[in-house]
Amino acid sequence: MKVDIGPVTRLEGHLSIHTTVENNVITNAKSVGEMFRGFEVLLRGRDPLDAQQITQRICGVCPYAHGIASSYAQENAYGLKVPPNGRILHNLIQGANHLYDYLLHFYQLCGLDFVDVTAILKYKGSDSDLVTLKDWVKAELASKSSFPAAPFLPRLSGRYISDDEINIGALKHYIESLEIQKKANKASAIFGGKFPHATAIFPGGCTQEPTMDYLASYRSLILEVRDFIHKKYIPDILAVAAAFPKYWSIGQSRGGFLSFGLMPLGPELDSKRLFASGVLSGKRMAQVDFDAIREDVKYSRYSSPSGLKVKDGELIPSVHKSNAYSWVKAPRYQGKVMEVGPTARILVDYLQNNNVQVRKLVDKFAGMAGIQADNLNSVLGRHLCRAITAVVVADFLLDEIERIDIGGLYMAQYDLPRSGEGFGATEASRGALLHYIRVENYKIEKYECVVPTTWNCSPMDDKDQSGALESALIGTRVANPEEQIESNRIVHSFDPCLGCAVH
Ligand code: NFE
Repeated sequence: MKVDIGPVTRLEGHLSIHTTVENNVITNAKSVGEMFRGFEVLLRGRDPLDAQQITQRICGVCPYAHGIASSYAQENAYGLKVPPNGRILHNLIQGANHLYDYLLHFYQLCGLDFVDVTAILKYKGSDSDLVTLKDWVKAELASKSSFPAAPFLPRLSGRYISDDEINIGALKHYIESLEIQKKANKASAIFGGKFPHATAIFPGGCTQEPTMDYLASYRSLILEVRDFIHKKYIPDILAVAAAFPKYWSIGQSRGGFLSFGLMPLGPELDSKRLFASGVLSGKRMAQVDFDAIREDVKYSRYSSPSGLKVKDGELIPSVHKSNAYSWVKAPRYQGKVMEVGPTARILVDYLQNNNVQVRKLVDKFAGMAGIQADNLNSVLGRHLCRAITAVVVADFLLDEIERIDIGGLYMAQYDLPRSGEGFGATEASRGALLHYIRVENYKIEKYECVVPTTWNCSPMDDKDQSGALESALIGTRVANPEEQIESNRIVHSFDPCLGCAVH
């Protein structure tokens, strides 16, 4: 039977999953990006220094990653020498955004896949938020609600966590996390100017001076976020893992892993990074070569040539192209399917022994859960790898503040060159993000973005290989083929952002 799940809820943009199910097993899955945007087209002919502003509008969730990738690409194109403070400020802005994003993802975008919201009916306390939630759920279940209790109900049928205390605790954290996310965003905005679209991120550094009082405010906000990560987020992830151990082996993608590395530890873009870059194909780890990335469009709604290199990218929409089923392109590395995101970031770092804290945390949690590194390629693996990233990033940011040279330069001084080209690569929360800029006669001649969800939610490529998410769905056993809570959990574990994917 054929079952379309769409639009998949609790994620950004319009994603549908078209499945074929035989004997309760998914035998085929198509990841369908249902919208077109075209940022790369509208950037052409503009002032290059508009790019880090305009590309942030690709997304309201991960805007800073786009601003940073664009700044890196332009630094590369203009040959800028960034002062150490400038790079640190980039890291402080981007790092706080990662923390916000992981909490948003776990609590608001996927927690309710596991947490039983009806447990709130047994709540006897007086927390006003929880009492309100209890009233909503009660009214919804009695079909007497004057407005739907979304996003809490209705929900898919399936098994949820059975322990009332864990459920009610997680619901409390769901609400608390909103305040904590606000604090993370406030921290970014101290140096970025505002959230979501920072005005101060610039090629060559940041336009906001890092003063002692701003650094102190940033520090106290990150300390609160860090506290929440350790006391609530990690225990809640472990509780989900304990209740659903099968999900250590459900949702495995069948391809390699790609990470561009996150946060340079020095002012140069090729400095060692907090999280290493690399490409893992089978057991082989290699350094990333941007020239090995091609974007196929055989099944994408574009009539531009398929398999173009990033710097040659084209975008000619073709609504009625036969056999095409998505507005998302299909990026491939040396022709291979890649998963990007938290699991890729952690595996690539762990296997290169880059960050001691990553190694310790992976070993610790793997030991507690009784899993191997291979199990990180799974629904729970993605959740755990996000949490590990959050712990490492929060600690790093607190140290990074101390490295600011108060009173020192925080922006490179430069005149825009007439022409130039450059790549900028970073890790957005959802994975490897690449921007490319070519400047001619002081104007943008070409701008290309290869975005995390484009990798993960790509349709099939020219060789008919399914994308990472598609491959993770195929072969999954579903208890109720009409609803497929399992598929929803798999999709949500990738945290797709379709706004970004089609950009
Ligand atoms: Ni719109 Fe994004 C992240 C980027 S995902 S959220 O993280 O880049 O493709």
